[in-house]
Amino acid sequence: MTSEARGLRRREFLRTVAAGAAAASIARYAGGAEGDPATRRPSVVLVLTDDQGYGDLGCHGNEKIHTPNLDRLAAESVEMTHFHVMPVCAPTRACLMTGRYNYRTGAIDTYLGRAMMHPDEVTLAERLGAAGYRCGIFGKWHLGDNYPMRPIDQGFHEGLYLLGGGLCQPSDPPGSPGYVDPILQRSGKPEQVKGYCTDVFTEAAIGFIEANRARPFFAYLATNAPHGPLQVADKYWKPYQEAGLDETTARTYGMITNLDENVGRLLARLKDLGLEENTIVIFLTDNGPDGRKPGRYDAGLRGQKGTVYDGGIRVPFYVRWPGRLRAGRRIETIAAAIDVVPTLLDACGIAPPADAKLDGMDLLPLLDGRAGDWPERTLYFQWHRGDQPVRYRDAAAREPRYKLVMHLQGRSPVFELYDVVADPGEAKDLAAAQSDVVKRMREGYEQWFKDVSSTRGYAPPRIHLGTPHEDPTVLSRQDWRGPRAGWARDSLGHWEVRVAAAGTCDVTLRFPRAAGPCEAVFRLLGADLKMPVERGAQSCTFENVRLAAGDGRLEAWLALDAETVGVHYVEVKRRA
Ligand SMILES: [Ca+2]
Ligand SMILES: [Ca+2]
Repeated sequence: MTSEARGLRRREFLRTVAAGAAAASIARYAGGAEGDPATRRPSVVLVLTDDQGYGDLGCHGNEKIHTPNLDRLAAESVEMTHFHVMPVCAPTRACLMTGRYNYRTGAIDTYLGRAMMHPDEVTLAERLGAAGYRCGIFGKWHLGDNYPMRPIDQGFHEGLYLLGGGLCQPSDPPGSPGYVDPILQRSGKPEQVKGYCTDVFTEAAIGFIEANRARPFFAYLATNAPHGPLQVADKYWKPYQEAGLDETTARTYGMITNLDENVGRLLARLKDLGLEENTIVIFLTDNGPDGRKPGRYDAGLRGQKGTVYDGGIRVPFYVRWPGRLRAGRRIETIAAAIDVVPTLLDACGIAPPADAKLDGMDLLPLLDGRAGDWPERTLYFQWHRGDQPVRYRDAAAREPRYKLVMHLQGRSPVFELYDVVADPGEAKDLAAAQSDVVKRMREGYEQWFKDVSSTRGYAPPRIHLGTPHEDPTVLSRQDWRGPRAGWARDSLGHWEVRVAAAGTCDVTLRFPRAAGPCEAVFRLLGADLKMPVERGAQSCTFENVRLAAGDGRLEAWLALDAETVGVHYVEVKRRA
């Protein structure tokens, strides 16, 4: 059979499976969203942690780390042991929220405008919300900080979340102190909270669950721990140091133990509220460990965050649903973040969308043990830095048994082939010995890359200015673009924006203390303004700026002698 015919047969099979499963689920919840908590649509708690590797859990063989609550959750769940994500944060989140490969969505990297997801992508929150769910996000979104890409523009009814890729990054509001008492976004408005970030996010998620206990809800708890900087109270990390671990590992484990306590608190509250039986709790992480330190346990996996070896992309995945799934099962079938949307839609009794191409598969028949004939499939992973993905650059294709890893040496692709069932550490390269397998998987990857790249190309979505949805709009270096864009002192970028309607604005530029007298410049759609800035100043405001409607490039910088340096924030505030 040709690969095309195989693909066609597989798609037909999947459609049949999906249609049957969805029909059963839809019939099950025909009574609607209300009523008895045991029979209404299940609620969903999705816990996603940041940079926690497969080995950073007691139940995965880590003898040093203390994660009793997550270990218990794993034991009460169905665990998928070969579950994969993308090698870094935002790409995984795009897959998780849409059920589609992130290269289709605009979220191709973590910063410089490449983490923004196109607003016409339909998120899990949008789909669940349409079925009557109340949706809340607590923690890290990382798919766009401004309208129309914020979580509250993308299906979440409320939330308490951070900007960009994490606290202490250039997207943090000016003056935000770090992991303790951070300035967060409360449903789109900045608010300084009290306490340690993971505690605050969990507490907010618990409050949301309590307030919505009488209806189906979707709580997305996406912690920024244990992503660096490794800030956590001494009582969590000192014991690990005293036990002989290096400080980096001790702090990382300390953050995870704090996280574990928070997950325990949330699960206890679900139980107290009588919601345990009919709430689906999913736990996973967004990529492998950040850096490989001598003391950090890796479960024997090769590579780390940012690589397509399993250390970068194989993560824990637990699904607990006491009312429906038998606890303690372990499933070795390969799966990935793109599968979460179709799985949850089925579990929640929502028909698979007719309007969008989902890449993922409904895992529910596997999770509840119904699946007999499960089709083989190939999963694809890739990440790189740059405005445009490049074929073969840091990519992988994964079949149930084999994994093809691709790199570029200069312009030439290099292929490595591993039998990951026999060789989970990806140590023995079989590419030379099994060139037929390499050829088959390479062709599959090439088709995939062409397919996802042709969905919409890689031009970034635009940030909208001058709408009533967001005022002021604050642009940060998270989303600026251009050849000099970066997070260095002398970086300089621009923002691709859409001025929704002509109007008058005040534009404030914020920058590090000016080293000497200089000139501030602001340009957008025909506006070309300059203003002197005194030595030591940290901001300046252009008042009554007339903005024309349309798509344009917003530029702002300081000119000091021959040097031009980008500003750190641009705040655009509409005049009444
Ligand atoms: Ca991450
Ligand atoms: Ca959308």
